[in-house]
Amino acid sequence: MDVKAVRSQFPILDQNVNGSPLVYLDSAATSQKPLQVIEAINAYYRLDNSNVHRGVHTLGTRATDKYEGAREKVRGFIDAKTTEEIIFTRGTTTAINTVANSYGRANLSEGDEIVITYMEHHSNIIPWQQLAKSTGATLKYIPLQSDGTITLDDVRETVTSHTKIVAVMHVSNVLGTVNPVKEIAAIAHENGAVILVDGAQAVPHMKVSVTDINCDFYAFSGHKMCGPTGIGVLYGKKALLEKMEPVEFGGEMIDFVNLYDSTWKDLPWKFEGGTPIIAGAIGLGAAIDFLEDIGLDEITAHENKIVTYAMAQLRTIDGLTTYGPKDRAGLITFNLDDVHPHDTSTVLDAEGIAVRAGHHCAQPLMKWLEVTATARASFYLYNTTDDVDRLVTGLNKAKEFFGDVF
Ligand code: 7TS
Repeated sequence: MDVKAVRSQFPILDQNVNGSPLVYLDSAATSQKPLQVIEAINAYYRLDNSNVHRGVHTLGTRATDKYEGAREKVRGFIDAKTTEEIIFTRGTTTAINTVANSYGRANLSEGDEIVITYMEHHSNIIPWQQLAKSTGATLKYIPLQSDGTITLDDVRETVTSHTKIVAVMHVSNVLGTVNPVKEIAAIAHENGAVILVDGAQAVPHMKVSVTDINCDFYAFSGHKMCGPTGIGVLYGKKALLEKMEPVEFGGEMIDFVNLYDSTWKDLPWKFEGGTPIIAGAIGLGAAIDFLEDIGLDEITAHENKIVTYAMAQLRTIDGLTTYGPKDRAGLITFNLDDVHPHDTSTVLDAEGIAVRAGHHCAQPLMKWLEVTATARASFYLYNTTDDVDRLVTGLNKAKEFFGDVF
């Protein structure tokens, strides 16, 4: 992969921040957008903007073709069997809430169990807490090993014949752990449960096949994979989605509306109430083209190289603790002794380096790690070893600066 050529596609990277060239290490929060995506959205608004699925004029047909074309691109990208299984949502959060509120409320009751892990993002915890409260079901957690992984033995121990839903993240946004979701799916199915995989941190970085994983639901966001904000995907197996009720009612999702009852459109549109996120879906389609042109395997290999280099460099800094397993995705969460992560990130920002500090929407995991917050550097296809060197220099400055204080 030619990183220089990749970087030239991201205009935002070519700027100084606080007097230094920008080093963007916060792609796990949101990725930057290549020209191809920016231009696809621009072209849609300049040339084709119209509402979809109304089929009365040329612009409407063009907009519909592009919107539905994007759905086909998503289908191919995650290796789903049919576009009926691809529902556009606002993002991962909305996708997970849709499953909890539709499948969950219809199928769970007292005595049933929902199983998640301690490493989940809040958006894969709270919908299940709320579902447990409203149905009387019990929420259970698969424990973590000291390196931030889970074992299949613990999955087998936690998932029982009472379990109705297993919900796990594919890749941790804090630890970088890559969970064995295919094996977890098999265990869920052996126990008669369905499995939802939160793929927000996986789909942008590695080849994902929902058919190979054999998951029932898979959720992800466009904005972490070079696409725009406001668009995401819920994949669901057709047989399950067909039986599920919509959670949003109104225009676009109906077949016939009578005075006192109505019927729904076929899949996937019954889950897309209201004017859909047309420009967002088109932007996501362009992002998929962009990532596929480069190749997901190339991207994974590049990030591997960067994270391995970064790990070795960070180890040279005295008093720096990293969290998570040895084999990890392209991000590193860390703390510097005696320096609050917000102070660390403020010093780095003054050097033009963007990292995230805080609880990363994973407060139960922070509690498990026995910290209140951490700093995180997350890498993507446009990051270089020079970016890592700048990070290390910045962290040494933070240590010097706060070393005087403590
Ligand atoms: N699941 C995981 C694993 C995530 O990392 C995130 C966002 C979400 C769900 C929610 O995605 P959304 O697009 O619906 O908001 N994670 C982060 C992060 O790590 N820093 O900022 C957002």
